[in-house]
Amino acid sequence: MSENADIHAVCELLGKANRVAALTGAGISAECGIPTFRGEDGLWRKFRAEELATPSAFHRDPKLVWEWYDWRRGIIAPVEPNPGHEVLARWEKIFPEFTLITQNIDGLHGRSGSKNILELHGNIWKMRCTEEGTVIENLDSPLKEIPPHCPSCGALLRPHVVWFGESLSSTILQRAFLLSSQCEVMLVIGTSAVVQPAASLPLSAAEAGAKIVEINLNPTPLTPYVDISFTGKSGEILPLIDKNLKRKS
Ligand code: BJW
Repeated sequence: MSENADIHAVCELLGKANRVAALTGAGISAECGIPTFRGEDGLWRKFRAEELATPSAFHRDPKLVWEWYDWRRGIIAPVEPNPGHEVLARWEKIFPEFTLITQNIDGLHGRSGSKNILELHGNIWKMRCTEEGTVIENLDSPLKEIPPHCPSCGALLRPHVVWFGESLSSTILQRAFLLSSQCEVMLVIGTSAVVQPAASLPLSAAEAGAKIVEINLNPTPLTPYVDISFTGKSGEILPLIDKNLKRKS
């Protein structure tokens, strides 16, 4: 199908859907200048993100890991959400049930006005005490202390994010699977769809009968299974869909 026909088709689906879900990944924030994980910009120093985003890396060298997060916070802090984030924030108001599930930790969905966000992998602006488990918000950029310590007990703080080999919050994950299995349309935006369990959410939605729409610069392992696939930037395609969507309230 041509892109115009696909836009028409997705607008038809969204025009009559009451329960819509979106699963986003690093690609939705790429147009803000935030590096993705598995793209060409995804490397820092000579390490792969996967080699820093692990509990053992933190155990080995908390200062190095915190330097990486401080660097990433410094990239994210000054940027503004892009038109893709803004469309998803608007859709929360126009669909009776709209679920935004994100793998991103950058906080940009919240900054663009989305309220009900399931952050599967945590948030880079939060820190957790390695002793007490207390979560605090910290917006400093650059950080005042690397590695930072808990203001209440003095123990090491860690980023409140989910690293490889760690479990996701069961409350958030169960809700994400429930809402995925109940939606009529799921948009899968800017994710390589390789990291589990997030990558299983669209499959769970499809199994329950939802139509799956993918927006990505490149094909992913999910592409052969989706109903409509857009190849391009989410910051351009989402506004195009939004512009053609008849439903406005
Ligand atoms: C654009 C664009 C534009 C660019 N417009 N598109 C089952 C089978 C095999 C392995 C496992 C399994 N279950 C669990 C695992 C292990 C592991 C896993 O999935 N490994 C795979 C890689 C093989 N999963 C876990 O460990 C998870 N924990 C877990 O399941 O616990 C239980 C358990 C443990 C161990 C064994 C079994 C069970 C935890 C996963 C945590 C992921 N954490 C990270 C870091 C978060 C903190 C941080 O940011 O620092 O999350 S890793 C990183 O990957 C980050 C992301 O959220 C996540 C996904 O990346 P994403 O968003 O897809 O980004 P990219 O870069 O991969 O892709 C960007 C895409 O955008 C590309 O496709 C571009 O083309 C596209 N794009 N510009 C549209 N403008």
